[in-house]
Amino acid sequence: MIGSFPMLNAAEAAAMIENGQTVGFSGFTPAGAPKAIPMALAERAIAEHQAGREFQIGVLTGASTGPSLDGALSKARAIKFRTPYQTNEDLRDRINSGQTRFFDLHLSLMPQVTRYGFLGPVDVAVVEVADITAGGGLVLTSGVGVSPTFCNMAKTVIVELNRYHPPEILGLHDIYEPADPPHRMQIPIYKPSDRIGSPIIRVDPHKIVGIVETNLPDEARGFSKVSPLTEAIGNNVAEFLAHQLVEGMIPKPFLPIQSGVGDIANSVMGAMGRHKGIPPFEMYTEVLQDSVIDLLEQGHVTFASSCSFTVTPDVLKRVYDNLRFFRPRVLLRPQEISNSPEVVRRLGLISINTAIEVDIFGNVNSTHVMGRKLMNGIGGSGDFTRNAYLSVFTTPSTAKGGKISTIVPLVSHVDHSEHSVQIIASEYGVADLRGKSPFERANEIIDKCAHPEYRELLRGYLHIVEGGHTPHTLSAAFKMHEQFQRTGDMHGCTWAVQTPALV
Ligand code: 0RQ
Repeated sequence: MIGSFPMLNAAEAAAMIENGQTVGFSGFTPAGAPKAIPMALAERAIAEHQAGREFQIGVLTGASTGPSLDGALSKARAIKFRTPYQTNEDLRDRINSGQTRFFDLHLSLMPQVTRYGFLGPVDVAVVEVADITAGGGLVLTSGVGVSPTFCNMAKTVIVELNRYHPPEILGLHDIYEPADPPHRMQIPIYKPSDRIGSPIIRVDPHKIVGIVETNLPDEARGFSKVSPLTEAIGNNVAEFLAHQLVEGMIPKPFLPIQSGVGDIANSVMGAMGRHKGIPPFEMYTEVLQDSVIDLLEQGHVTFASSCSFTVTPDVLKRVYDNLRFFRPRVLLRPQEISNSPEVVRRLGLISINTAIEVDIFGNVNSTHVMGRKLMNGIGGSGDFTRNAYLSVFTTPSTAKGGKISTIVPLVSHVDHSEHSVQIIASEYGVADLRGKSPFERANEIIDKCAHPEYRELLRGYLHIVEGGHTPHTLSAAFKMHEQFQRTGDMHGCTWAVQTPALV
């Protein structure tokens, strides 16, 4: 017993979750996501299916999770419904084959749509903690996500007490839930380091039905080494921002940075830290990757507000071994605060996210390969992009060994429209779309960012367009995509129009 809470094993905890229920899991990315209970739940689902009984649940989370949650439950065919973001291969396959219903949502909205009841009731919250008080005070671990809201809304709460995370991390979190309309007030954050809430979640102790003790590391993926390509993109972004500062387009000393996930984002942060023209800066972001921890240690980043430490286990250990250094320099917040459009607009963030494809007019597809297959989801990229002081998208100029141009006449799916996207950076250069007409934007993107092998093809499109403010020829706009689907390579696409035979 801890306080009046019974200790359970993971199987006993999993047995408390019924077929058809909706479960809210803690964490944001694999950071802070429960592991033992979802794995036991997957085993339970397999056993139920073998006995010929249905067993599927709705899975609500902060963002993606790790293999023990999305992976194990997907392999067990136990996820009926999933929101708001994922990165797991098995889950992705089930979503794309129509076996799991997926709702792709801006991450800042997840807590409030849960409170508003738009997703139905939350039956159970499963929350990973580093410590729990006898009165139901929860000290979260490496990610906050939607945990405060899930704990408030759920009928019952099951706690995974993960001894891997030391109780001394108390104080790294800033838990704050805004009131709902029509009573909502401003979120009183005026600089990234402003603390506005509580270091713990206070849960009604009567709702806590048990504690499962574990000692399991986070499941954050490592990064590939910085490649010449990601380094070139990183250097282009850093050089551009340093120049903007000199030109007075970014106010001195600098503005806070939001940076997305992945190898490119990691590389951009590294390049910004190395660039002599970029002064030490703050971050107001949703994930802290390995490179940001280096930058904090080196003094290039002076403060980081985030929703999670999405770092590899070695790097997390470095943070925990040096809490005296990190505690005054980092705050972990719920995603409706870390990603709050209100705060993003007020602080004047520079947002940097990665695109799957970009069109010559500045629309960005972050989520769907060839317009159909979900990759991960919009994540927080829309929360930041739409409200940033300066919104940047990075992309390699090609994908799949050069057979796909990531710059196309018209994106096959839109996540961020031309109205929100200001800067595009590839390994070849940086396109600045601010204040330009659609035709000017097209030339800027082709000249600065497209791969040289595709520039003539893209310019050719501008010769066959039918005019208008945003010039297009609808019958040709997806010809590069069609060419890839037919031949496995966008090279070879031509704009010759096949005139239908007259009847
Ligand atoms: O697939 O590995 O099978 O070859 O897409 O591409 O280059 O590994 O890029 O890991 O940086 O992810 C947009 C997906 C980029 C990510 C995206 C293929 C490519 C590869 C992945 P393979 P890379 P990254 C903060 C902000 C949305 C959410 C977001 C993302 C795979 O950044 O999910 O920004 N963003 N959140 O080959 C076909 C193209 C392609 C393509 C790339 N045009 N056509 N395939 N690929 N371009 C984080 C959170 O919100 C939590």
